[in-house]
Amino acid sequence: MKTIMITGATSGFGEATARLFAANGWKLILTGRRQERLAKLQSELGGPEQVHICSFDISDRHAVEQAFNTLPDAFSNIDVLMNNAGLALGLEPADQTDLDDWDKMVDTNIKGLMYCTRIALPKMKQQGAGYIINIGSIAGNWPYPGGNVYCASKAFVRQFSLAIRADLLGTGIRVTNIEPGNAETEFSMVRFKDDEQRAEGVYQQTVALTAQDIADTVLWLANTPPHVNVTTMEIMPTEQANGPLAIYRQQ
Ligand code: NDP
Ligand code: 8X3
Repeated sequence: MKTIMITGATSGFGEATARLFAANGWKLILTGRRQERLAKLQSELGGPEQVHICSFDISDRHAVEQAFNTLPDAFSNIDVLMNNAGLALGLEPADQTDLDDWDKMVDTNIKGLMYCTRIALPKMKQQGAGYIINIGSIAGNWPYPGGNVYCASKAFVRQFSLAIRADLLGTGIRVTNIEPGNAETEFSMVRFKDDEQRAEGVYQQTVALTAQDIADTVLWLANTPPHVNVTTMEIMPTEQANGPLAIYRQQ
């Protein structure tokens, strides 16, 4: 039975992926800060024999190390690591943002993903196989006003994914960066700090991606044969596209 570790499994893409992989007979290691949500998922998806849960803040390097170092034997061989935990905070222009928000995005989207990857790789190398599936974003390719550090953090994820493939050549370990566009999850509630009206506005009068769309993609990737490595997958809703470059007109 194969094992997937999903960071940020308490909602959105991570939760949908956990449910889908459980239904397909995988063992799960689920992480996130909200312990009560993890405990609920564990009991719904098969109990401690099928689902190991660890609650920690991914930006805390020692907590990440502790979580990996205390995996029960039955969960110690990770076949797929889905580096999914992440967030956007705010949409203010760069001269007006809260520096704490910038720190948090860097610490979570960049450092947390780095820590998990670095700690998981030696064991995967020993196994002669493993799969790192990173959740980047179209924001890493298509910057937009107010995206500033969020966009930059996802550009990091893109380049990091490509760069570690170069290091891992010959190890049997695969790396994919999935780059979703607008998807309806708790993402906007987090970005707009519980401003429901603003968050709902993101998904109004348009058909966004769903968390299930991304879960389906992750399962498809995990089932590709070991000699195939999809490096990058950018996935937008049909009702989203990039726009023209902006030109400032003097008043
Ligand atoms: P959600 O807000 O629904 O889920 C985010 C998950 O990340 C939660 O499980 C949350 O768990 C976890 N998380 C956040 N911060 C931390 C932290 N410090 N430590 C541990 N876990 C953390 O959003 P999505 O499912 O949409 O987001 C998942 C990923 O997809 C993110 O990386 C996001 O940037 C990316 N993405 C989202 C898109 C969208 O439009 N929704 C589009 C493109 C990419 P908890 O709060 O319990 O800690
Ligand atoms: C989230 C998608 O376009 O809001 O990564 O930045 S977007």
